[in-house]
Amino acid sequence: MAELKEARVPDIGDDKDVPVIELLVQPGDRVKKDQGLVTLESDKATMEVPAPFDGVVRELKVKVGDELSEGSVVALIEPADEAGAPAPAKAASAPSRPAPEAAPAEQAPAPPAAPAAPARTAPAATPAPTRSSPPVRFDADALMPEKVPHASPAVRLFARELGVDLGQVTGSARAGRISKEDVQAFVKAALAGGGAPRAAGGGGLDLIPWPKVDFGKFGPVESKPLSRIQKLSGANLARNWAMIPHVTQFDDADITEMEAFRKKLGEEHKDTKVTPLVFLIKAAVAALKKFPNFNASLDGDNLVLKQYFHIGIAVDTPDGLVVPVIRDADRKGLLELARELGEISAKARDKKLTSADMQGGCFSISSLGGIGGTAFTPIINAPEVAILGVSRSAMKPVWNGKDFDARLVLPLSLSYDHRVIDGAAAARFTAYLAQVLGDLRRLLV
Ligand code: CAO
Repeated sequence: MAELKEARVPDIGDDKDVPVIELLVQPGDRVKKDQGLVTLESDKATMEVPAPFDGVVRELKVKVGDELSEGSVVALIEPADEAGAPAPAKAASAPSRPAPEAAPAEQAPAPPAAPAAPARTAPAATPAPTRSSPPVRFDADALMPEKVPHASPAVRLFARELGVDLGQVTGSARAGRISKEDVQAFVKAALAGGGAPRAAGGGGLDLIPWPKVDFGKFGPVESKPLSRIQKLSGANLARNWAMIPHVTQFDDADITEMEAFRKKLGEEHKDTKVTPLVFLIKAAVAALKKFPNFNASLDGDNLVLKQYFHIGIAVDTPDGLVVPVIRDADRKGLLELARELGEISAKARDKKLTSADMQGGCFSISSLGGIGGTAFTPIINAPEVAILGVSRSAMKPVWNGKDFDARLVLPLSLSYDHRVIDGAAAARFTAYLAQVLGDLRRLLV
């Protein structure tokens, strides 16, 4: 057997003593460089420790629940032989299991002490069996601006079951970490004081507890865990829906001429998919320029007006909703926007978005036009103050004063934060959007 080499935890930033929540390989497994060995989960991020080179896992040095820091040894790996072929399973302590893919031919073992820094990207609900990319790391801070309390997943689950908002619990463990005993003490104190613990996510709304129902009593059921993206976006959506006074303004845009131009563009540029969404990004930028309060965020008693135009696009992925941002949309043409939209959608669906890709948005667009529907009420992507929902265009009879004309009509649904935007401003915003989409020459004015 070749000399065994150590796989260690790479640079994981400031995180220390991060618990192992999952073992991704077993002794005897063949692994490829960068394939995840174990998953660590800190209070704000989940990351996989990658195999530093191709080989066969001979020993796992950790178990679920162990707390690791940079440099901790995770596994002993027998490197693949010089020719790059996976090392034979020889008289190993455990039988070798075949790798799902053959190892690449020329991989040399990387020094375990200097692995690549983890790349920040969207979470993977289920780790892929092999990875060709660097370790996956997902930063909850990008989506959850408030400080996330320091607690293990088990303690979080325990708190959730009791309806305890961990933000109100003081941690007594090392570095202020919240333990199960802290949660119990918090509940006891709340009960002794006569008050119920504040419901998690209630934000002080004193909501009644979530109904607990034994669904199995009524028929067969299957329980399926939410993906990490669903959990994170769900927490954000719930907060935004509860905290922001939403109003949705509906309007229609006549896009008959726009559609003719879009088709022409598509024929001239067959390599680029130009969908109505690209025109909506352009029109939204024009409307944001005309109505700057929509390109703003609330900061206490101040309204921060942005002088840049970064547009978030809601993308539907198998693991849930993500909102990557197209930067400086005001400086990009329709074709460039179309290409970028294609790229970020593909990146989102391949789980390759980094948290940087999802930051800095000014205004979001959620398009369900490719699917259907006539209207909906999108939830504002805080700290933005408005979001545009787009439904499917349809041919409709439109009265021209004398006759009905057949026109292609696009439904718009603008949700806005009523603390910042009045109904009249919202109606002007959507009317202007409809004007621009109805006559694209207005983009030049
Ligand atoms: N009316 C009619 N047709 C439309 C349309 C509209 N408003 N918008 C798009 N289409 C057409 C496109 O032209 C395309 O037609 P072809 O296949 O003939 O070219 C088809 O519908 C599919 O478009 P698409 O969805 O692939 O592309 P897009 O640019 O419109 O959208 C993206 C890209 C990433 C936004 C989209 O794929 C997506 O994920 N949408 C879901 C967003 C979501 O879930 N929002 C809800 C969030 S909860 O509030």
